[in-house]
Amino acid sequence: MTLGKTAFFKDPINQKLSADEHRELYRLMVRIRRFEERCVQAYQQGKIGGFCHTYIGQEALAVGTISVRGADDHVITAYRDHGHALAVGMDMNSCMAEMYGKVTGCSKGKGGSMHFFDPQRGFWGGHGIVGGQTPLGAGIAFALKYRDIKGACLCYLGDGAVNQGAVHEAYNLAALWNLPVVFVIENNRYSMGTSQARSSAGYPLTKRALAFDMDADSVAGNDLYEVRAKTAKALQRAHELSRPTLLEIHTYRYRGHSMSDPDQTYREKTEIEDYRQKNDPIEHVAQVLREHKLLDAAQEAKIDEEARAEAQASAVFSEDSPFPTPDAIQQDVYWESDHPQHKRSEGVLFFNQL
Ligand SMILES: Cc1ncc(C[n+]2csc(CCOP(=O)(O)OP(=O)(O)O)c2C)c(N)n1
Ligand SMILES: [Mg+2]
Repeated sequence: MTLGKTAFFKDPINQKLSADEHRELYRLMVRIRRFEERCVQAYQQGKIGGFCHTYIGQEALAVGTISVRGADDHVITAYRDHGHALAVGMDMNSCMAEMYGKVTGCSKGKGGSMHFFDPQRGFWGGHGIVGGQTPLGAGIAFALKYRDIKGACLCYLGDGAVNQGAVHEAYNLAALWNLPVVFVIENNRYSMGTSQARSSAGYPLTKRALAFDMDADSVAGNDLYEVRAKTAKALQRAHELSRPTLLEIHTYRYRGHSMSDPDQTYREKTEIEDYRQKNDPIEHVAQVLREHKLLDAAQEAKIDEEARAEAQASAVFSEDSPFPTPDAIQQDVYWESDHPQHKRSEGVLFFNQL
């Protein structure tokens, strides 16, 4: 891809965007990056602990796919979930506070980076088991169909998840039962400690859809407009034909797998710099918008300044928020523990044994 060039700017789904809507999509991508950079800073200061997987480099993917969803379309993803959370409209404070493990976080400070949730916005997490969210995504699609709701599920997975058995089981049932699900492979070329090329046979990954008679498409994930156009098509297929789609979206992860991954052991630093120079998704949109006179230097600077200020304010909010009490640790784990009146059997719950 050449920065600033896209064959999809005039696609109907993009053509109907107003100037403000174009800029808002750009703003969302900048907000995600500034949020992630602030997380990294807080992590390095020891204010955030545990896992932290950043979305830097992949912003056009979450923003592009989620921006074309309809009112009844749901979202479920793996542990690299910050971008999706902000893209569905979650508040930066509730996301940052979750990183800090504070009660004001979206999961009351008990989930952390990997478990952002917002069911009100149709966002079903945030899952740590590689590929574990794919049967759940197919299940959400099943539930929509079962209830006669014309919606779909956008179910994201990493390129490192594609060899998990559960992923194949989910593909199979989705195709067999005509489920309205879009499986979105975020192919950022690397999983944990190794590359996609060294861990998966059969390329491209879209080929695997053939085995299930599932439609598939390959997408340039750093072109916001291409992501929107191709996701809209897949969602239309889900809504109108109740058929699944496999989208392999090519993207790139600028940082290691997590904060504790020294990624220099499996890729060259020059590769990252080279990609950033030639393919950065935020710079790509900025150039497209500048060319169409939809973004000037003052607007660009203001968007950036506001995103930095918002991320900084969310860190201050999080620092000022309290930690959950030790008692809260057993709440929100099992439905039956919190609602004993709904318990239907005498099975033993982990906490009963303590
Ligand atoms: C079932 C299972 N096996 C192993 C792990 C450890 N693990 C966490 S992330 C990861 C790599 C996943 O890579 P990918 O799907 O490409 O996602 P990315 O980190 O690039 O977003 C592994 C092996 C896990 N969480 N779950
Ligand atoms: Mg990956």
